[in-house]
Amino acid sequence: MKIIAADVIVTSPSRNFVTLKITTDEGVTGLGDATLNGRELAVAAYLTEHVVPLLIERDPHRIEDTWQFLYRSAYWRRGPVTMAAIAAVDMALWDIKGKVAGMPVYQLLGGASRTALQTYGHASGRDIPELFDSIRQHLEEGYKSIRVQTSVPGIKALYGVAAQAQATGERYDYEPAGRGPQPAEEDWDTRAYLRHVPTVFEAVRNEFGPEIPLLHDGHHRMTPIQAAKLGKSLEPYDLFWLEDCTPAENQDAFRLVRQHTTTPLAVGEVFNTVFDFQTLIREQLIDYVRAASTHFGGISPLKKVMDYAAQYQIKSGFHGPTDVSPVGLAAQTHLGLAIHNFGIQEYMEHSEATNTVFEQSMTFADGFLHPGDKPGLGIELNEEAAASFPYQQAYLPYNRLADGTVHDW
Ligand code: EZ4
Ligand code: CO
Repeated sequence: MKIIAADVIVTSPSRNFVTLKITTDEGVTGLGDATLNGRELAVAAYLTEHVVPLLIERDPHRIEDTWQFLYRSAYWRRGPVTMAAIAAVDMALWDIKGKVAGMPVYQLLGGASRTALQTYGHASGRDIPELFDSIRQHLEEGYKSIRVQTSVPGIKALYGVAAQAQATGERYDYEPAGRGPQPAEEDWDTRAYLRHVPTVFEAVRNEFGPEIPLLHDGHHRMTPIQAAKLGKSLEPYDLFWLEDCTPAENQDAFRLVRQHTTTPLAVGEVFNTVFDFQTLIREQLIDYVRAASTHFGGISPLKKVMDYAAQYQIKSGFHGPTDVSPVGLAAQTHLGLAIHNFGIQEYMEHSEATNTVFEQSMTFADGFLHPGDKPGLGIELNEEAAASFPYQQAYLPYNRLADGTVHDW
């Protein structure tokens, strides 16, 4: 079997997605997700200009060899653009292998280690009553674990609070990149945030009791000592995890956080390769691997990092916002079903428009996700629907402090 074509499809049903479709001489096709939120066209160009020509005539069954070839032959390693492009190829080849074998991809990865994947949903609110309503709604829909984000008095606009969406009757901010020629500017005040967050978790525990696993995303906005302080102040509320409490370009930062708190830590949604996790895993500085198959080079390297993490009792918590397309989500759902050290899967339902473009065998019921049993990844791209949602320029927001300094958002 040979690859005879590879097409890059850019579509924008509620938000932008970049999809690679590989076609073989036997008519089998495979899909891969190459979406890099806010920088989509860079990956589309990397694929079209530099990767697609290299794929033609190759044997689609040689997944590992193709991955190593694309990673090593480029010479210039790593980075989100390169790794999202390689991820799309890797996923598409797993999709093809599954279709040829007549098996869902999780069977090729070792078979199911569980019946389905426990997920967590995103509850948010501008104030406590709005947050409680959002938590109740998620519980009614079957979610068993809940991420909690709220507005903070003194901060006007805050990432993760679906205020704008809720005001217009939408469930989530589907991007959260805003469409338009400039990123939205938001504000930030760490001291106000650190004072407020424990009071929110206290209120949630008082209202909903001790059992529900609760999660929180710090979105890289704290210094290590501020992160340590937050982890410590949240200990009474028994979090499932505190995510991205501080940036991890410097992995040593987590040593400091870890020394001070028993709140479980999750990190890695912006990581590209196993090297970003090397110290964090070996020194047991984290509890959950947040990488997404799409931004980590695909299913193959994500399986390897999870096998490495297993030695240290570290589990998966793969990144699953709506900017990971249904193809990327399916890829990591197959992997999550197969690996022993699965932890939890983030799940933020895609919009109706997105689901029209990406037809899926994946199911979500009673808080659990399953990739379905169709051969391959179980996603079909409706190309006609895709064409009806043309690309729209979009940027993620960013923060400035009161004195005008740019800050992590
Ligand atoms: O801001 O995926 O945990 N989830 C997150 C996400 C990220 C977006 C960036 O594209 O932090 O919502
Ligand atoms: Co996050």
